[in-house]
Amino acid sequence: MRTYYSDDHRLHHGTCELIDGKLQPCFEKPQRADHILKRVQDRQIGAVLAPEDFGLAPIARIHSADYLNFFQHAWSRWQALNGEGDLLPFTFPARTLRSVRPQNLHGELGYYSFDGGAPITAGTWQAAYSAAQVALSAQAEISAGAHSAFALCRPPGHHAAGDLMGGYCFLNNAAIAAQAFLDQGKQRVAILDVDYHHGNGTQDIFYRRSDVLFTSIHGDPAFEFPFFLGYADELGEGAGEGFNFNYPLPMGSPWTVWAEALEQACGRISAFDAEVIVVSLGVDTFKDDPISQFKLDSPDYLAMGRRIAALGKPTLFVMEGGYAVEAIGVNAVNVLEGFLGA
Ligand code: Q9C
Ligand code: ZN
Repeated sequence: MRTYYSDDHRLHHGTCELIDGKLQPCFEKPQRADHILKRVQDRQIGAVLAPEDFGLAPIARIHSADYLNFFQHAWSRWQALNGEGDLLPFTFPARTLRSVRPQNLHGELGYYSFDGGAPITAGTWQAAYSAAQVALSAQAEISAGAHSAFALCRPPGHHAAGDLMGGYCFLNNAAIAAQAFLDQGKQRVAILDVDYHHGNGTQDIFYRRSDVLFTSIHGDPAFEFPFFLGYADELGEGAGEGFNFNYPLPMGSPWTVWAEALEQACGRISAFDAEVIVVSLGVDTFKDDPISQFKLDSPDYLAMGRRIAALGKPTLFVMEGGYAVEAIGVNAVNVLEGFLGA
């Protein structure tokens, strides 16, 4: 299996996030990708390639023009205001307020954000743009006939909706790749989101459509981020009804519980008769993850990869979360090795 990777991810390195009333170093940091890349190389699962540049058009199939324009120019606007530190939102159009788009930079940033967890730095646009190209390059490889490919994306993407950033995410790499498959002639794409957190952005993007099946296994949003989406009764709307399946699990869930949900999600994917599968690959389900509450152990990721392989479809793996940095390489690559060895 080939891996696509760009050093540009390093251009995004937020300073801090607010946790327990304190500013702490960002968990979503460049060393995450370093560890995964090293494990890919150590285990020799295949070549590591730089992405091609497919331009903005495939990104604009998922994200609105006004959102992309705002994101691309936000940092220079902040510099023009002599901004110091990362650009972070602090006011949101929550219930009882209006979803108007203010002209002030901070107002506009709040309009395009759902939390304060996605810091914009000098290189964030370039890093996110390159991560999308990494996903598109791996997608193109599968389009050209490969059975699998790994997009080592950073920053991650599954919390980002069409015009909304948050949860460490800016551009939805998995959604951009899924749409590219459709635009190149596929008719049914299934997304399997195994990140610990619900993929609220991906769900929203495809919620009213029947050409993309979205399945997600995650911490119950009644108790876990992103709190406001990801419940089991969200089944899709309109033409999309019956094409969205969430598997929220209790805090502390071990592999046995997780694997039952995977079985159900796989059943939906098989029934859908997907032509291709996009896996939103987060490994923050790991027992030692610093911000998560599941109990998966490293060998469980091999079993996860084997079960995904048993679906028998071309599969694109797109990196999402995972914050136990020392173990992230082993866990992520175990999924790929489980898939390859099945
Ligand atoms: N500041 C992904 O795994 N946690 N995103 C907020 C309080 C946000 C996770 C904690 C977690 C986002 C891609
Ligand atoms: Zn996550």
